[in-house]
Amino acid sequence: MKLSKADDARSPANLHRTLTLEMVRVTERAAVAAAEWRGKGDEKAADDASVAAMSKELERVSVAGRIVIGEGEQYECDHLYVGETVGADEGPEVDIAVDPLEGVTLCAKNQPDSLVVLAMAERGGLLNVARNVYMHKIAIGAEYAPETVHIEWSATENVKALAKAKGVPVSEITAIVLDRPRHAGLLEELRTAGVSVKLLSDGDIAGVIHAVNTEDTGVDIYLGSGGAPEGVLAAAALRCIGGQMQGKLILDTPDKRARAREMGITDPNRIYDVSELAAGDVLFSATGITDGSLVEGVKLRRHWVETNTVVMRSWSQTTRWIKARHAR
Ligand code: VTB
Ligand code: MG
Ligand code: MG
Repeated sequence: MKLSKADDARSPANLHRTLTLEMVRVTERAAVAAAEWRGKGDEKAADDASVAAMSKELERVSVAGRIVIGEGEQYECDHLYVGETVGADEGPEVDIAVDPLEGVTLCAKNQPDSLVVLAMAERGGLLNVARNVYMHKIAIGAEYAPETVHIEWSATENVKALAKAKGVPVSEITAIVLDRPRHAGLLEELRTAGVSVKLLSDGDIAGVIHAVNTEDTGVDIYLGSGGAPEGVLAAAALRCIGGQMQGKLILDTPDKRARAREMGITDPNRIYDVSELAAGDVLFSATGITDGSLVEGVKLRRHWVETNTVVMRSWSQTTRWIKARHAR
């Protein structure tokens, strides 16, 4: 226990702990707005509602904020675009990464695991990636030695190495993988090795978090590719809860490579670890929209609304689950 460290007045923490509650209000507000669109089959309306609510609530947060991972480029969207200035313009200078509706399809279909996600870091702390870029990712728990697995090894090599480190047969390893045609080869390899695979229809921020929380989830490893923004957001969470992850951007077009260069990425083949994806003091907040494996969803009742949020802070390594009732 590091409870004594939690007194920020005498600590070197750059992001004050009270910011966590301000962030919770932001993701809560966005989740309630998105929840009104659950099951309506309209992905865009749900996304727009969440974005607008998040954007509005962010204005009240005591930071001089800058969006570094947002909804798109400035010419593509009105709110939460890359480079947008957000916050009340008081307090620390921070960078902000958002996914206002992670799992938009899940929300539109009212299926489990849609979330609102926001991470905040000291200026320059988050890898800047465009919304349309993908990332190869691998993640395992903090309990393993560094270099137990490696993003450049084959899936077979990785699950064998992990099984050996864990002291179990490969058939007792559970991997979590996004269910996409691009993963057909990966899946084939995992099946041949005898691994149990948990397929995700969407939502690989939660997928990576589950892979490092093996004790809670039974999942041992995340493998495959997903959104690069989701990779940075997952890394922000891992900075707070522990866990290992490597990420490699997939810059497969000249346009993506050019934009990445503008955003400060000099080596397109670089392999990033957790603290290179999200450095310095980091805060992470996620509120459930639909019920999910990470947090429960919004309950919209006649007289009140209930939200469930998980909020984390790297400096103190705290995770809090905040269940809130709001008057309607
Ligand atoms: C993931 C997942 C998202 O996109 O990163 C994924 O976390 C990857 O992209 O929820 P494709 O869907 O294009 O394969 C989502 O599924 C949707 O944003
Ligand atoms: Mg989104
Ligand atoms: Mg997403």
